[in-house]
Amino acid sequence: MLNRALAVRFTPLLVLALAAGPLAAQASVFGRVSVTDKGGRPAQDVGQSVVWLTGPGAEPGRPVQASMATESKQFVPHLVVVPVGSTIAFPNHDGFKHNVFSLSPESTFDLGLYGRGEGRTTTFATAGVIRVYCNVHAQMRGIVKVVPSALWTSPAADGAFRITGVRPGEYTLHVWHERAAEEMTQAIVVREGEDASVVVILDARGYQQVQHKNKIGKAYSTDRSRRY
Ligand SMILES: [Cu+2]
Repeated sequence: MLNRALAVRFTPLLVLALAAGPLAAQASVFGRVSVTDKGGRPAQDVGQSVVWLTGPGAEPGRPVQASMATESKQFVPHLVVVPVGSTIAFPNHDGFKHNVFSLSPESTFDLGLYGRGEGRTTTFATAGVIRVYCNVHAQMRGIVKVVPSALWTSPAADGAFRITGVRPGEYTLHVWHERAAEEMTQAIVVREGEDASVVVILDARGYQQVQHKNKIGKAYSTDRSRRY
C-alpha cells in the first residue's frame, strides 16, 4: 500500500526509473574454467565443473525436483547439481535391482534395494558433495553437488561460464570439479553495472580413483549373493 501511495505522487517517468533501478544495477560474473589432468593435459569434461557465488548478496536457490537414474549399471547423469532443500528421485531403469546409498556426512541415506520403475527419493538439506553409490554394483558412482546459493552455473564444454543477476557487493567465487584436489575459492568484488571476469585453473593432476567401500564401510564382497 505504501509503494502504491508514493507512486501516485511521482510523475510516470520517475516511477519508471525507480522500477528499473535494481535491475540495472545487476551485473554478471563471467570467465573460463580449465581443469588440468595428469601430464598437464586439459580435461575434456570441464563442463562437469560447478561455479557458484556466496556472500551477503547471494540468496539460497529455490529447491527443485531432480532425477538421477540407475541405468546400465551406472548413475545417469553422473553429476546432478541442485540448491539446498532439493529432492532427487532415483528411478531404476534396469531390469534388475539396484540399491542407492550415501555415507557422505552432509547427507547419509540408504534407499534400500528396489527394481525397475520405482523412484525412491531423498531430500538434500545441507550443501556439499554427496557421493552416491549402489551396494550391489561396486563400479556405480554418482555425485550430488548441493549448492548453497542461487548464483551458480556449470561451464559450457569449452569452460566458459556466466552467472547473471549478481547484485553489487563482495562475494566468494567457488569452483569445484570432481577430480580437482580442492574446491577453489577466490574473493571478488562486483560493482554496479560492471561485469566481473575471472579465469580459474583447477589442478587435477594428482587425482586417483579409489574404490569406495560398501554401505557398511567394508570392501565389496566378491560373492554377489551377499550384496544387498
Ligand atoms: Cu546397482
